[in-house]
Amino acid sequence: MKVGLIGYAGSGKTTLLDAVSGGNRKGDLMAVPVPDARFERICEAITPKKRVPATVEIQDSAATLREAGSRTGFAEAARRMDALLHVVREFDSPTAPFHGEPNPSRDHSALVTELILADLGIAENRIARLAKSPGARQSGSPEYMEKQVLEKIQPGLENGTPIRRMDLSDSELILLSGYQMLTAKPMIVAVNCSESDINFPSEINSKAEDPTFRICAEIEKEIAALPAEERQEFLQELGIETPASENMVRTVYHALGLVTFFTAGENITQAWPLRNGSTAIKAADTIHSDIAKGFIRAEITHYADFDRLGDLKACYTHNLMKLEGKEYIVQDGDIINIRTSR
Ligand SMILES: Nc1nc2c(ncn2[C@@H]2O[C@H](COP(=O)(O)OP(=O)(O)OP(=O)(O)O)[C@@H](O)[C@H]2O)c(=O)[nH]1
Ligand SMILES: [Mg+2]
Repeated sequence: MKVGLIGYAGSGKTTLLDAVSGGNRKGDLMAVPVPDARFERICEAITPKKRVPATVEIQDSAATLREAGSRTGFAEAARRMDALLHVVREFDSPTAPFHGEPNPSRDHSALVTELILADLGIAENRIARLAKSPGARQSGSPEYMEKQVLEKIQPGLENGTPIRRMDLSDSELILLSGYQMLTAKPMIVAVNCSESDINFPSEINSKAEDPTFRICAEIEKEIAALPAEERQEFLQELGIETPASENMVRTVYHALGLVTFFTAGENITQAWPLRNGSTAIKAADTIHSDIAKGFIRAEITHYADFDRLGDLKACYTHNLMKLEGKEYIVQDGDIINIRTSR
């Protein structure tokens, strides 16, 4: 599951990636740990040799809009992403390549318009092609259905509505999925403000229809580079409880439709991302395909029970660990031990 950073040139995409990768950025694609207090608590109880948090992959500059230069293909990399994180500049920048005065609403809607136009171009081309195909005239044929859904989204796109806000059925969304439409993907907005404005609300926060965070990427980058002991003090000085980037990464993770289950081993304790609604056999397969092949039962402890008793062994002795089969739907926060014949 990948999240693409998009936005105007100089809006702070790379700075934000630096901030969320804790100063360890090695390239344009980073696996960013998802902050999770439950995972910390489980690790405290187990004291494993190794801890592996859940991560999301964030890709720098999946789409960068520059005033000069061609827009053709500007969003091709973004098509391969599962969600888009739109960085909008609100800080003053003498070096921003254009649009000197910050105006987040203007930049936000300009970029969204570009994404809509890119999707509209695809829809129009495909409709024109299908119009020439005899298959598309046979009621009920796959091409017919495809043309119908494209003709349904076309007027919406022309009116400036992103596909994710259209009323489409699951089967219609499946028909569209092959096109990797940009405005069908979840979008999260990061309004990148200047250091002095960090505690003020932003004009687009209140109006935004997508999850929106006000963040100062430059400061968050500094916070991320500090040793843990100094971090809390620095946050207090700034009057911030938690870094905005932490909430943002969590929101991105949920926007991808992911939940977390835990494996609590003494050697390795790990948080695993899993698509919401997945079964225990899928969770087993996420850990290792061999574990899924030898699946006997899943031992499930709900996080709330662990949290209350503070100890996994106590959950066992209080009969709070349940044995479940392959079809059990994993709940967010489940602590899972797979009994396997392998
Ligand atoms: N004052 C201030 N400056 C920032 C902030 N975020 C980024 N900058 C500065 O803005 C400039 C551009 O930031 P980048 O992170 O390189 O922007 P980008 O979106 O990756 O730019 P491109 O890769 O060219 O598209 C850099 O000089 C940053 O130091 C911020 O929150 N506040
Ligand atoms: Mg950059």
